[in-house]
Amino acid sequence: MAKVVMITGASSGFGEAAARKFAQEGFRVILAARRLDKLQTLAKELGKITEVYAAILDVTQADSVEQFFASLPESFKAIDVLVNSAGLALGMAPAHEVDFSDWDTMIDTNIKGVLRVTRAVLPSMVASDSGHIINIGSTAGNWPYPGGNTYGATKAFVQNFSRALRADLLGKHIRVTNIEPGMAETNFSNVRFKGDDEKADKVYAGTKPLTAGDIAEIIYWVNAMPAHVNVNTLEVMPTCQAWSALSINREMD
Ligand code: NDP
Ligand code: 8X3
Repeated sequence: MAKVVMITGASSGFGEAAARKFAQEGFRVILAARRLDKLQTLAKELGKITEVYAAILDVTQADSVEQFFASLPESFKAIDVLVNSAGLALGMAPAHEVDFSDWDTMIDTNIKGVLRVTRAVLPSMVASDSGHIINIGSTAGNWPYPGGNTYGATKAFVQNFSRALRADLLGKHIRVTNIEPGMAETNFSNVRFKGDDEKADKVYAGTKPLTAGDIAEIIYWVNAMPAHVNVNTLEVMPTCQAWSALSINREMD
């Protein structure tokens, strides 16, 4: 029977592109996100080439996660690959001005959401002594920038948690990978700037950013490596992006 990949955040961006890639490669696919209409459109497309199960999942809600896994059809229960792509940034205000509810949402989604879904999937991977958890971190988890505050911190959590999982799972044939993309053009900035599409477009103006398809290739590749190869962390930026010097304020006392 073909392997099963479960993808959170499959309604857009990296998750949607990863679903296409895994389906093309013969995986059966579980699509999860909050917007069922988007999932259904994708399920219809991918259903022509593989078996697809699509259902609503809000990773911030314990009940939703519980209900999602309780309703999984028997033939999709043994998940071979979990891609935790559901996530978001909200705003770029400095820490002293931020709307605390934005921090709450990022923590609930990027940290607790990853924890909830991973915790739900892990026991069956451990029971079958096989599996691969692929988390989507970010360069923001490694390299702080103004306004990145809690978003970056959530992604630093994902990095540390991914490594800790490897430590817990040592001796089992379960791989864990954290992929850390830099600037990629998806719906990410439209969400971050709360529907201000002009502001979102400016993020990518004059650049050649990563695409969702680029990241989908990487997600698939880390899993396609032989089972004894665990890519722990993979950081990737567009060629047009790199570090700059540390900022220095020359007007301070
Ligand atoms: P998109 O906005 O295009 O996709 C985000 C996905 O997350 C959507 O499918 C959305 O689905 C889902 N999602 C958000 N909140 C929830 C929730 N509560 N429950 C379930 N699903 C949810 O952005 P990207 O594809 O770019 O982002 C994917 C991941 O990649 C995120 O974790 C992001 O932080 C990370 N990332 C993005 C980068 C970029 O520059 N684009 C760079 C580095 C990392 P729905 O709204 O239907 O629920
Ligand atoms: C998304 C990349 O630089 O916008 O994680 O934080 S960045």
